[in-house]
Amino acid sequence: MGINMTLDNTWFTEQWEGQGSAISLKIKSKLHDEQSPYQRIEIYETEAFGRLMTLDGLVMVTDRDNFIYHEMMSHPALFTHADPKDVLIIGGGDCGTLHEVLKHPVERVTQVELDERVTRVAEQFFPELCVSNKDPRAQLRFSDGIAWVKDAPAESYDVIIVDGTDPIGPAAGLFSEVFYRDCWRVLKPGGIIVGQSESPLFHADLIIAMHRALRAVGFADVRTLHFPQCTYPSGWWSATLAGKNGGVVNFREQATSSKSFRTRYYNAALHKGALALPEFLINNM
Ligand code: SPD
Repeated sequence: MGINMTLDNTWFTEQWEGQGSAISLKIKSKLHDEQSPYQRIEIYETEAFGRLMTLDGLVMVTDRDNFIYHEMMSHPALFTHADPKDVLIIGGGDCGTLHEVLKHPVERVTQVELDERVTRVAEQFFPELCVSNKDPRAQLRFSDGIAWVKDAPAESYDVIIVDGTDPIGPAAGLFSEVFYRDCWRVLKPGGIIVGQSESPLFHADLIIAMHRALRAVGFADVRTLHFPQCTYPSGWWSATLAGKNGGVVNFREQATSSKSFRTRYYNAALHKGALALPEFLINNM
């Protein structure tokens, strides 16, 4: 503890541009490396975090902590909606969010991931995230999520989950007002959207802009939930939730305790606590 050292090439490092910081994970071996039509996909076996998937050098999933992110991307939205039946996931190629959503009594989950290779690599190296891929309620589509929503019929989904990468390259459009306007149109009355919204500490401006854009296209209530995610920038992450018509602070609390499945992170108390914002965000919303 506390020793000054230089990391050698047995460490994976993701540097956080403009933040003077980085995360490093000690690597046992590299298991996979490919350039898909969209991005470089790498898989490592780490010493303490199990397997690690990176896309273009950025951490997406580790065995050890992905449950926090995937549970917080799915259960708050699904317990906030009165009766979710039709769910759309944009991105989510590693299938961790899909697995959590399918724990609910939904009728259909359509997942639209741009890069099929992410899913195929996840099936090989993260099989526990992909155990529900053959669930008859799941429809896996490999195409552009932004175009999918643009072309979808009005009022076709109860919940939209935007489980994309950081707002760089093709994923930048997932944070735009144009995209949110289409999401508003394709949500049924009472519909809910949730999107990963980066780090409250490093990316507060993005979260604030997301609130404004969601409100501008008509979402009645917009809230950000925050939670620890130690392998993402700053170790602190967020998801932003918006309701087409109603508020998104109240949720089916009773259903969370009588649920027929187990969670490792999510519970009703954490859901409420995650909605409490730090002063520096409240004062700028
Ligand atoms: N900085 C990493 C942000 C990645 C968010 N999405 C991860 C996908 C996990 N299903």
